[in-house]
Amino acid sequence: MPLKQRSQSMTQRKSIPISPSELTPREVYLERRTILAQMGLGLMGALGGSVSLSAPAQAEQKLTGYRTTPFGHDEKVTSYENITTYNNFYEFGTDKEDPSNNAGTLRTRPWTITFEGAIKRPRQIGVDDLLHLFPLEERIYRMRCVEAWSMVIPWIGFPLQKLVQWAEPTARAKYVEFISLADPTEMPGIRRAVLDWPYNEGLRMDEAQHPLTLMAVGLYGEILPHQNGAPIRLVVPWKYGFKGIKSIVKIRFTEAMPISSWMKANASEYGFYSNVNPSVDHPRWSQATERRIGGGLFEARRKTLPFNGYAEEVAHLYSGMDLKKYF
Ligand SMILES: Nc1nc2c(c(=O)[nH]1)N[C@H]1C(S)=C(S)[C@@H](COP(=O)(O)O)O[C@H]1N2
Ligand SMILES: [Mo]
Repeated sequence: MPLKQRSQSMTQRKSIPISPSELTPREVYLERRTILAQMGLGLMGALGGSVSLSAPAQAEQKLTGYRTTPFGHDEKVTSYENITTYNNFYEFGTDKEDPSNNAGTLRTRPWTITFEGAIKRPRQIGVDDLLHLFPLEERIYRMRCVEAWSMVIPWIGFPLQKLVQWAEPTARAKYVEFISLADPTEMPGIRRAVLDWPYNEGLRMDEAQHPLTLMAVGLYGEILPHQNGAPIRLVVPWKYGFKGIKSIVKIRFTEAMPISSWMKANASEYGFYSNVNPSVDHPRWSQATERRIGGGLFEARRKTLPFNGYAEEVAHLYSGMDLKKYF
């Protein structure tokens, strides 16, 4: 079982004993803050990514009350250590270890998500209220980064479909656009113009409402670590990882196709669909195979599967489309 695969070092880092089994995530969070404050560490966020505290301090908050699903139990889950220290989250730097080292400064409460565009009425909701609206479930998904590496991650979240229904889009809504936080006081990477901030992404309405599309709030039985996109992020397992936008503050329903940060950065390398497709190479490298993170130096590269192995579930969304043109 995935929870048992956690490395010894992570278990030992659980230095602050709280028993959150009866608590909501919000209460766990508040209790944790109290403990940290009592220890004189409450202002660690303001101290600017004090490295010794950032990662461990976020990584121990159990999520409870979610149900497990049969999804993905056929593959070895990537270690917690790898999932939480090998990250892309450019708002915290472009090296893989930057997010785990720097994301301690992200403040995930209070956290409000704004809904706007082609919906009955614009509205906002706090992330904790969202957690109470929809039952949480665990889904183990294969994830494939456009950089030709992959992981298997036990996400906890709820189908985006439910949130879309809750937001009541009008008939004019053809796409959903997602927008990340872009706060230079919490996100040191924002000071560099590596992307057009805020990070944004988009899905077609039918992609957004596909049952595989998840809004994740946790992984490995815990609240999302900051570096993985706390407090709430998108997970679309048949698309390249960059579609999985982190730390979402705004969701906008649009008639026109949203132009993502990656499309703006390089339209010939990153298209709107970005479905995992071994037969469409990235202009600078092959997408035919992938390296599983944590597999070790001598593990063979894997063949990348169309739609990252989820073709049976999602290929029908694109029937009749030339996927070389709509990459
Ligand atoms: N806001 C934001 N979201 C983001 C990114 C980013 O830089 N900023 N990187 C993307 C990329 S390229 C990948 S592969 C995944 C990585 O998610 P993980 O670190 O949780 O595995 O997040 C995606 N979401
Ligand atoms: Mo990625």
